Amino acid sequence: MRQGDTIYALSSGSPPAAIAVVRISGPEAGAALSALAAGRLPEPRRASLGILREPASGELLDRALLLWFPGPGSSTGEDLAELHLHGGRSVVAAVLEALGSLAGLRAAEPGEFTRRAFENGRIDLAEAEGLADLLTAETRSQHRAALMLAGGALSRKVEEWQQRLLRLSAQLEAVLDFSDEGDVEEQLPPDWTGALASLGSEMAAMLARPSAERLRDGIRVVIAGPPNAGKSTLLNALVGREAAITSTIAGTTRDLVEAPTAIGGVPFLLIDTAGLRESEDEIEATGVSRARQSLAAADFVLWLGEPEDCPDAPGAILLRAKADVGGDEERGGFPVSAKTGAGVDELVHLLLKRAKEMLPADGEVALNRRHAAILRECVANIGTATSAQNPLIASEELRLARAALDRITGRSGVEDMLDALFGSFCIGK
Ligand SMILES: Nc1nc2c(ncn2[C@@H]2O[C@H](COP(=O)(O)OP(=O)(O)O)[C@@H](O)[C@H]2O)c(=O)[nH]1
Ligand SMILES: [Mg+2]
Repeated sequence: MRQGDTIYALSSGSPPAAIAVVRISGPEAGAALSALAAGRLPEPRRASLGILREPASGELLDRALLLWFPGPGSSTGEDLAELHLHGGRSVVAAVLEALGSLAGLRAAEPGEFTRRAFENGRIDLAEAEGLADLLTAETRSQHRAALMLAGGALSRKVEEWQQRLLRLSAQLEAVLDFSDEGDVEEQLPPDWTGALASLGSEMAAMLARPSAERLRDGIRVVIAGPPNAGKSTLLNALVGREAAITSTIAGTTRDLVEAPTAIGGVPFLLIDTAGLRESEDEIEATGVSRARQSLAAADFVLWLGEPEDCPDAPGAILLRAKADVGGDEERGGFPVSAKTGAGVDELVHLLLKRAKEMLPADGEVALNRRHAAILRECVANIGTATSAQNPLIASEELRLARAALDRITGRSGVEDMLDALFGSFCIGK
């Protein structure tokens, strides 16, 4: 990491555009800005109009809006300049070239501005992950969760847990330091074990919530049942396009057909499956076995078969498909006709309602896989500490639990994942 360098990059989308924002961060940022703006540094944190010229030739580059943020109170924690240019290809190229000609400046690597913000303590690791999620958010629910993470909601929660753990650890250490062989448990505050156990269950409750990956990849809705029940037709009606082939021939769908779609701002992954039946056909049989596997990983199953065969899962919804041609009303199930569209809106409504119960509510954070893995370790450490007979073991487990929490916010032990995270950002972020 070449922290001392001054970096620059186009931070807005690719030109041509109405405006292009070029950022410069590092010790030479002020000198670079004034080299282009006729020796003038704008007043800190105030937008001002300036003329930019090529430093060597004096050639006019652009008339631009200039911003100057002296460090350490800037987003990167370093001296930072922003040039809001006219977003033409040549304007942007000429300004970047002029910056590249200045001593001590180089083009930024992907995510380098954010990485500097992290390394200068302006944001922690969980917040940086939130920014990465924000840039890739495609639905409102992803967007909302990313804003929570980027805004430090998880970091604040982790900090609160860390304080409680520290207090409990300190109480244990004090007893360990001053007792020789005596009964440590008797000298601990009476609610010590209870407080530790309730901290563990609070963390476990957060682990039980749907993950950030669910938000990203979509709630998995598997459409299943016997051949010719109308599964593929229903999939197409739900996503509003011909995602799967339908026909009167049983065994038409042999593989899984995955159709991602956003309904009411919530991402869904609808999965059509091969009709469940014993088949001599090798390919169809493989499709049937894939269908069975996907049932196991489903959040919701739309079941088009007989009620008695309906999978015994909390997310299973029994449907009465082809409701337009009657069918046995006695058998029950949610009536829907993919052909006439009757009941489709109601089914979508039901899915959305159930999905919202699964997703983090407004103001709640969703853990990503990394957070969840670490938190699971932490809960295990706390569990062992709670039931440990030997106070030395309890103390060691609490130390491990504290170290785990530090890894969530990136205070320690995360060097290996930094390159992966920041490399996933675009250049200029
Ligand atoms: N009348 C009626 N026919 C339907 C309905 N849905 C599907 N079908 C017909 O049933 C047959 C099988 O449909 P398909 O979606 O391929 O069933 P799959 O094998 O379960 O995927 C096709 O001929 C469809 O046109 C419906 O809601 N009403
Ligand atoms: Mg089908």
